[in-house]
Amino acid sequence: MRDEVESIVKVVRWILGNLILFFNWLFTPRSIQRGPEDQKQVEQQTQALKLYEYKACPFCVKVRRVMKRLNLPIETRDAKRQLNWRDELEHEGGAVQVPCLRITEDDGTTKWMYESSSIIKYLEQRFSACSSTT
Ligand SMILES: N[C@@H](CCC(=O)N[C@@H](CS)C(=O)NCC(=O)O)C(=O)O
Repeated sequence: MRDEVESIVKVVRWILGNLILFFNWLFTPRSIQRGPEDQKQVEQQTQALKLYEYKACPFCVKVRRVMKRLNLPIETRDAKRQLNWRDELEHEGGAVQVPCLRITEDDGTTKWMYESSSIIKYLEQRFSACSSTT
């Protein structure tokens, strides 16, 4: 009985996850456009950022939509499928919770930012300026 319930929960989660991905794909936000120099600068800055995530996690989808809208090529690291990223998140970040943004500061120190709302606020504050929407 317990196994059956677990299987049903798994199937429901799979369906919900795929629905989230489908609607996210259907309503993909448009990316803002910057001048080539500004975009180059943004691309350099985003090299210091890594997003630990699960593909179908609704909180991760929320963050990825902001990344898409702000045209931020941040590397994503799947902490569900790739054990090395999961271990790194757990041992260096402090918890297996996604989304988590790893920020390498200019002085080489690393900050692990949890909570989708904090990540979104950080990205918007840092990258919304000097952009124009087409
Ligand atoms: N309040 C958090 C919630 C994040 C959350 O619940 N993430 C889930 C995935 S959707 C998680 O990391 N669960 C831990 C696990 O699956 O091991 C946020 O907004 O980022």
